This record gives sequence, structure tokens and C-alpha cells, in this order.
Amino acid sequence: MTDSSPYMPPKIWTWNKESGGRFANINRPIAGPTHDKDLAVGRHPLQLYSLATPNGIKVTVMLEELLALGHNGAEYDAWLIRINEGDQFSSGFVAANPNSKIPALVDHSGPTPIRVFESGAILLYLAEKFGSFLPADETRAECLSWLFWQMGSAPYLGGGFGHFYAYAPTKIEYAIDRFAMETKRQLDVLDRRLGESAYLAGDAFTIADMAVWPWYGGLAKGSLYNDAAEFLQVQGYKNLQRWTETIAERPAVKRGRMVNCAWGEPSGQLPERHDASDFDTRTGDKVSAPG
Ligand SMILES: N[C@@H](CCC(=O)N[C@@H](CS)C(=O)NCC(=O)O)C(=O)O
Repeated sequence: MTDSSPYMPPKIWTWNKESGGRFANINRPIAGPTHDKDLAVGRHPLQLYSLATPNGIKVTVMLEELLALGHNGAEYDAWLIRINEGDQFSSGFVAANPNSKIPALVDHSGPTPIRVFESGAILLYLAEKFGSFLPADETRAECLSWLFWQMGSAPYLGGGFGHFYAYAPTKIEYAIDRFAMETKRQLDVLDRRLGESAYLAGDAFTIADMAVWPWYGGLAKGSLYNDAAEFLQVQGYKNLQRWTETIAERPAVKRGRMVNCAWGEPSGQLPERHDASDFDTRTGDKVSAPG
């Protein structure tokens, strides 16, 4: 990568372990486990194996929102999966998600455990299981459309723009231009939609908002990819800014952001969560452990 002559792909691609870039140590061209280790299982019906990245936060926000609505069956144990250390390649995790990516959920409430992977599938599974945050009326199709929009669009933001702007070992103008343009287009798509209604599906907060908010709300507030907020001039997306701030104020969202989080201010972290008494459900504040 140091020589400046243009790259010509060889006839056959080979794995260059030294390719560099953030996350190069965990990227591999093969699936399956690297080591034998079972997943821990706690006492609650739902077992979540995750990390507080944008994809992980979607699910902890949903679980906290369900609990806030009074769905006791949504009690869960959250286990930290340190993706930088390769926890997603343990035999136990691969059994829960053959794709080796967080989040993964295992539902132990029935006679046999049910595994669910892919954050969008987990949101839909929980929404259907508890009958909440997926409208039954004519806005259902709109909700599902925006949920699937997020699942298809965010890889351009994260794997495309974020990777080449913030993580790649060399700055490639062509790649940054291509994905900055697409990211700006997506931000405009959202901003226009949020100019028409309070939330993505209509008047109600739904799983579509839970899926989109950690990614595009994070970008709008400057918490993704260093100085990307300035680079992409995100302040100009006024409807997106309004929606981002409204959602950030929800107590369940404040709690959901902390779960499986092992960085930042200690008061904002809850790497693992095994008991509902971890939080004051009225204020969203973390309750310190007794003693
Ligand atoms: N489409 C998946 C994407 C999940 C994903 O990319 N997870 C990342 C963290 S945000 C991960 O686990 N990366 C670890 C790896 O790639 O090895 C979803 O929405 O659940």
C-alpha cells in the first residue's frame, strides 16, 4: 500500500493479512468459529449478545421501550461481545448468529430456544412478539418500508463512507466522493420524509425510527466518524435534527444507549445488564449497585 503506482487487480484474489485499516485484525474471508466457547445464559427469557454500536443500540432501545410499556416478558440479560477481541467468532456466538456479527438474540421463553440475528429481524421479531412499535393500521407498510430502507442503506454509510473517510489506511478521493454523495442523498431522503411527519412511519414512534436513529441520528449529532458532521454539513438537515433530538429525550432510549457500552463516561456505561433494577424506569437514570 506504500507504492503510488495504480493498483491492478491480480487474476486471483489472495488474503493480505497486512492490508491495514481499523478492524483489519478481525476481518477474514472465511466464516465459522475460531475457538470453542459457549455463550453465557442468564435467568431472563431473552438473552442478548451485543455491543453498543449503532446496530447494537437498535435492539437495546427496543427492549427498554418494551419494558417501559410494561411488557415484563421483555426482561433480558445483555452480554457484552467485544468484537475487537474476536468474541463474535466463538462457537457459541456462531451458533446464535452464523454471520458472526452483533446483535444476536436468543429467546428462551418457549420450549426450545429461538435464535434471531440481523438487527432488523430482531426488531421485527420483538415487535410481533409483544404487539408493540409496529403499527397494525395503514402505516404498517410505511414502517416496514423505512425499516428495510435502513437495512439496505446503512452499509453505504458505514461500510462505504465511514470506512473510506475514517478507517481506511489511505484516503482515496474517488471512494470518499462516491460515498459522501450517497450519504448526503440518504440524509436528504430522511430530511424530506421527516418534513412530512413527526416520525418515519407517521405520528407514532416505531421500530423504523429505532433502526434509523442510531445511524443517521448519530451522524446528525456528530458522534460518527470523527469530523464527518462538518464534512457532510449535517446541520442543514433541520427535520432530521429535530427528530434526532426528540428521540434522544426518551428515557428508554437513554437507557438503551448505555447497555453493552464499555467506553465513554463511566456514568454512561452498562457493559452487561442482568437485572431490571439496573435502572430507575421513570427517569432512565442508572441505579448504583447497593453496598
Ligand atoms: N446487518 C447486520 C450488521 C451487523 C454488523 O455489522 N455488526 C457489526 C458491529 S456494528 C459487527 O458485529 N462487526 C464485527 C465483525 O464484522 O466481525 C445487522 O444489522 O445486524
